[in-house]
Amino acid sequence: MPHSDLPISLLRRMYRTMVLIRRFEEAVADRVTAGEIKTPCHLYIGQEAVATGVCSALDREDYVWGGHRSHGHYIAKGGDIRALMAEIFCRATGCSEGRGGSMHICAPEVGILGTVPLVAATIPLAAGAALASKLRNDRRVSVSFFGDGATEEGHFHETLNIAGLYRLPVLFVCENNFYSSHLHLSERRVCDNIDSAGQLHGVESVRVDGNDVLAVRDAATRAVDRARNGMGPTLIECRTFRWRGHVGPSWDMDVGIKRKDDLKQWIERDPIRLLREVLLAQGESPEEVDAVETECGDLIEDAVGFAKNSPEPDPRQLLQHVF
Ligand SMILES: Cc1ncc(C[n+]2csc(CCOP(=O)(O)OP(=O)(O)O)c2C)c(N)n1
Ligand SMILES: [Mg+2]
Repeated sequence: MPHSDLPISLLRRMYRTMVLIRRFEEAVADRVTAGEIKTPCHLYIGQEAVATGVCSALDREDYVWGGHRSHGHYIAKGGDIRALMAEIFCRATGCSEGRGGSMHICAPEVGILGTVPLVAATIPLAAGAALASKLRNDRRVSVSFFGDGATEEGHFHETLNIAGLYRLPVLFVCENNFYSSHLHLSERRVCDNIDSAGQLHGVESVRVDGNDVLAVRDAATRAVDRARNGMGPTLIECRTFRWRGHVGPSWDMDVGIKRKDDLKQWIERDPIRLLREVLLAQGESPEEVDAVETECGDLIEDAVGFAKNSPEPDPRQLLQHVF
């Protein structure tokens, strides 16, 4: 990764966010293995630079939408990690009052309007929020994070078309980790060309190295600028990799099937290590950089304690909010 002209305080902040996500997910993985967490967890380990780079370009009021693999989006946008951990433990103090579990999380106070595990579901929702912002002229930008698998759903294309037509202030962030469950991209598509989908619909499109947080931030900053200035949507394809299985803590298995032998080379391009090298090149000492580990470790330990000591939801409220 090249030298960066960004202020050192911002680089440090992004590093902290990525470490917080990594350690949070590792703590979740351990608790799943221990049988303490029952909700299915799709871990974000390996993809931290995407959420961090995009959210670093957003304001608190901007909207973020996610899917089944969204702990990282929630943390990067500034959601409360006690409430996230409690939700993953399905406790009443969770961000969705223990009704949602890992895949239905929200933090409207920081713009996270929701995550929906139906693949591609929040692509049109983000466009709807962007349409509302355009009508209200509130200058908010809306972001949908989704996977490469989601681009195979019809409403990905339908939404790009309408967003392009109405020049909606929305970012479509595709996290291309090359797998949809256990199926590699090459088994599902004739061409590796997700980024070209935008051009069909008048949507600016760009492909970036999703493990390079500075490249992701740069693309997101340009896209946010375009959106706020009435120039419409951008599709950002971020090429990255998840280190764990599709769901759960196992290292390289997807529903019992071993992936192709590509994990090793992606671990060598660990997004956190890449940014650490930039910080060291800018004159930070290893001790300064590594100090965040203790701080993040303490925060996560506190969140786990909070979650475990929280009550379970009251069964009498089971049908509340059910239509
Ligand atoms: C509409 C729909 N079809 C199928 C599923 C089952 N499913 C859950 S996650 C997933 C894979 C999604 O892959 P991708 O979009 O690339 O995201 P990733 O898991 O790689 O982050 C599938 C097929 C679903 N949840 N919703
Ligand atoms: Mg995928």
